[in-house]
Amino acid sequence: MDIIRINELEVYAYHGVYADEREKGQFFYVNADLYVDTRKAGMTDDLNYSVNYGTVCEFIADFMKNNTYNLIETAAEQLAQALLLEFKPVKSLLLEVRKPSAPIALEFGSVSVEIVRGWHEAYIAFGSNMGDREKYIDDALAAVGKLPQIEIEAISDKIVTAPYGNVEQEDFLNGVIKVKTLLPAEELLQILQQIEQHAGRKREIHWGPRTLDLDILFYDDEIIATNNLVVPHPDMKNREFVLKPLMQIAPYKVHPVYHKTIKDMYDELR
Ligand code: A4P
Ligand code: MG
Repeated sequence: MDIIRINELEVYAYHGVYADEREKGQFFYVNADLYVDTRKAGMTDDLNYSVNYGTVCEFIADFMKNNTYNLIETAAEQLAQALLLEFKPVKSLLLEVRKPSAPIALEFGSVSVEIVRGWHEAYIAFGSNMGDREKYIDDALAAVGKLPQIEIEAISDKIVTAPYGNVEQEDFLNGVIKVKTLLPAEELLQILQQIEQHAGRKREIHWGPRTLDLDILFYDDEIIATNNLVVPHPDMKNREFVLKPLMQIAPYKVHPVYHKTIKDMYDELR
């Protein structure tokens, strides 16, 4: 991806662990690599297809001046999020916050924090088979859509499906959404679990009835296997209630482990 680079932007601001730093302030320097597709702007000579670096510099300077944090880690984290929310053509960024006058009683050049943050793509399956299934799902999607760090880009139809697995229970209403998100996968899972809790979800029977189930199917093309989180969802190839709605919104997405399209997986299952 192309880069718009801001180099050594000087800002007088008030971040620091010591009260003295937060009162008197000091100079900070910000470096930013903004990952933006500049092809169209380059071909048309039209700023509307790019990001105005002057506006970005003003934004960074205002943000650094108008907020006060103990840590440059926090300043960088919050600034990165604010930039990604404000300037939508920026897909990801590398951000460095440098503090050459940090209170260290030794000779040194400067200390800095450098982070990489950006938008990720995720697919999430939803399901419900208790109570007002449609309302549980609609409320959940509204809650997801309300979060600034998550944008819903596509929603499949909600389909009625027979229960899968060995538990005798009511039919499900199932579907999938595609989102873009600033959240790491683990934090996305936590948010989804909070939304499940809010829907009165109780974890009683494994694979049993539930007011709301939200599972992460894909997170970019990452392969994740921790105690809490397995992505891509390990059982999706056997689940028509996942593959059928995925067929609607992402038939040619390639599964990063099986290297097959959703369409091929769906055809094989049937
Ligand atoms: N976890 C690991 N990986 C993930 C992931 N990719 N996304 C962990 C979400 N969670 C993930 O889930 C248990 C733990 O899985 C979580 O704490 C999380 O850390 P859970 O929802 O609390 O418990 P569960 O119900 O026992 O398991 P799970 O996996 O959600 O159930 P399933 O496999 O989704 O099966 N039939 C139809 N027709 N439609 C359905 O929606 N759903 C189930 C539930 C059974 N039959 C169904 C349907
Ligand atoms: Mg689940």
